[in-house]
Amino acid sequence: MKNRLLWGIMFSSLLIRASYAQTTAPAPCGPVPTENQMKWQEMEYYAFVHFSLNTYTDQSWGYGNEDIKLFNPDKADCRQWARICKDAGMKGIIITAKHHCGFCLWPSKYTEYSVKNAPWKDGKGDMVREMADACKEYGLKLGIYLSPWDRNHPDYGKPEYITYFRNQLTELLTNYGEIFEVWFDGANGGDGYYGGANETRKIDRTTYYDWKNTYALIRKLQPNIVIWNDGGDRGDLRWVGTEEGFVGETNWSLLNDTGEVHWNMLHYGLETGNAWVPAEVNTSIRPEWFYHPGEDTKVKTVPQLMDLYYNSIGRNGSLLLNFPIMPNGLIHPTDEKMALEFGKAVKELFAVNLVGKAKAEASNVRGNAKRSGAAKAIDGNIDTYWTTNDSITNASLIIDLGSPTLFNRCMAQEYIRLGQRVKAFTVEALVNGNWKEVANATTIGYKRIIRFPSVKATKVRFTITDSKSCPVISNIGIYNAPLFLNTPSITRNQSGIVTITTNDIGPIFYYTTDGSEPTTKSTVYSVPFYADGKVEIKAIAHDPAVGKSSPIGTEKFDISKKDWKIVGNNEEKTSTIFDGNISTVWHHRSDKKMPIDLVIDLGNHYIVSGFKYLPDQNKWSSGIISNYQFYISADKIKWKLADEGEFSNIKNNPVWQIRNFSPAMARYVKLIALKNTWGDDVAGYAEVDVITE
Ligand code: FUL
Repeated sequence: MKNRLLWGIMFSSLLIRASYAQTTAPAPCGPVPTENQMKWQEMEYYAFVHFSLNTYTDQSWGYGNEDIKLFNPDKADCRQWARICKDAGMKGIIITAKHHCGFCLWPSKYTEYSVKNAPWKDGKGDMVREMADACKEYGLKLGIYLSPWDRNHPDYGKPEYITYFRNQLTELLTNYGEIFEVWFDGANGGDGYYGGANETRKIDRTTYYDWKNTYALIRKLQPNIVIWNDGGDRGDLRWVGTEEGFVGETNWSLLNDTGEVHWNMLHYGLETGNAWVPAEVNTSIRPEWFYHPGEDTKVKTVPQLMDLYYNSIGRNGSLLLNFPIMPNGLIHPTDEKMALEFGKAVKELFAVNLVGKAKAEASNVRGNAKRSGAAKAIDGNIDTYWTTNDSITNASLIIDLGSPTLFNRCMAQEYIRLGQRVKAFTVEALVNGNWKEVANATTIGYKRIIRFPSVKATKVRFTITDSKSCPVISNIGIYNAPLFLNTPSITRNQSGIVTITTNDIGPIFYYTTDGSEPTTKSTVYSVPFYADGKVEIKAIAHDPAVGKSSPIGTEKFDISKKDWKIVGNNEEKTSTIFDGNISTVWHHRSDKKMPIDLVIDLGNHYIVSGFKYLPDQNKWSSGIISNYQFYISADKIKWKLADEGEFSNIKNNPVWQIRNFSPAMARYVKLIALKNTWGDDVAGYAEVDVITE
């Protein structure tokens, strides 16, 4: 009897202990975000605005000697920028207070190279102030881009510059209210004006800025800030290794604290990392960061922006989307239109969460705790979660939608305050009584959205197949996203044959060749057609079954390339640089050292007023030209230097480089590669083109 009582007491105390162990929250798994990183992560989507003297010189990076008198944006209106960002669903704006040229958009006490000496508002203007006020009015947060590299400042490269840099940071982080993020670009050191020295100044990115003390200053002035830094010291957020707008499908919000960073780590994070450093995906709504009129028809369309969305926010990153400001001080109407339509499309995508009235049942639920029931994963509240017993790293949740429902997207979120855990998961739909896998993926993190072809089912099974520790899922959503037709791409080969293609299967293309907007009444495209010489081609893709059309694709072609020849080089692959196919490349490996000449005979005389160069689209490749000269000649004897300079940001953003110069008659053109981004002796070309009057 006594023994039984003893056993009874021991057994019930074991039970109490077991259920106690199961009802407490799981212990954090690895590094976790700070409160500032958490707030930043929840913003998801915010803007960059690029505006500086480059806006007036058609450059990507200023050299530091550009004339301040150029800065006179007669219609400048930060309220327009803020209104557009707000209406597009963004949560903040980061302004380029100072880009690499050193020109300051605020009247800094520490330099004359600022708006205070510009004609804009008779030197009384302060663009950062106007931005701060507009953000406040529209309920947006304000962020600051302050380039560490300053190609104007005489002291750049010397210790004195660090005092200047910190003085500027102090101005910006003291006088404009709360700043949510500060952005330090990775381009650091090189040639520049430097107060008239006109020389190359190299610095050691890891030591020169004494980031430790610079960060201490920042955090003292703005305790709620997050620091983005690609300039030699990891901050609170990381770059994703590309400016094209996507982070790895596998994306851990972790890095190692050792400071060791290579491209894979930036792009995918590090599963075993010991520091929380989430990914920010930065990209521009146009190919380049600053405004170039030549890109007015190259604004990203809604399907392209939706792709960005899935490839950034949908992959555990944030999306930092840039608007280049025009010389008049406004965002271009096309950029506005696309951003607003994109915002609307995102709203529509998430308008109905199909799990709204569903029931959830899990294979394992941690104890009987209130906060961890299966239903917590579908209650739409990111502060509650479903979790399992500690030993479980494989668990599933069946969501009963109640009736057959069509869907094509699944969104999942981990409760990252307890760390990032999930390594792999699947989504299945119950079709005709059988579970059919519709998607599988790796990491989740703060948010993961996966796309799959539409499926109709009553039940969905969400299974974590591998996890670092017991999964902690705060939210699952199932959606039926409206589908978009992709913008068609239009290419022309050297013989003048135009081809229209798309990633979608089976739409009908309609096109025009006179610059007018194509409709379903325009010419139907059935096979490649001949349209040589100067012509503007516009095309849409149309799906008659749903009555929907894609955005318009536009391509402006210049003179015929039929008679073009590369002078003095008989290599077979040379013609790939005129073939209109951006994935074929010719690497010119001369026996001599740089400079390497490319001479093209255009076959006829033309008034040439510019050229275009597209580098190898494989960013790992050598031969991406960074410094060039461009000569023209009527007779191949007398050459005239038409243009020279740098393709500034070509390494991180290998888009078409377009250069205009004073028009002159020529039959021969010569592109001289002076340097490439690797510093070796190869010049590579995906495409080369000329611009004629
Ligand atoms: C780059 C810069 O060099 C570009 O000019 C731009 O500001 C972009 C956001 O970062 O690396």
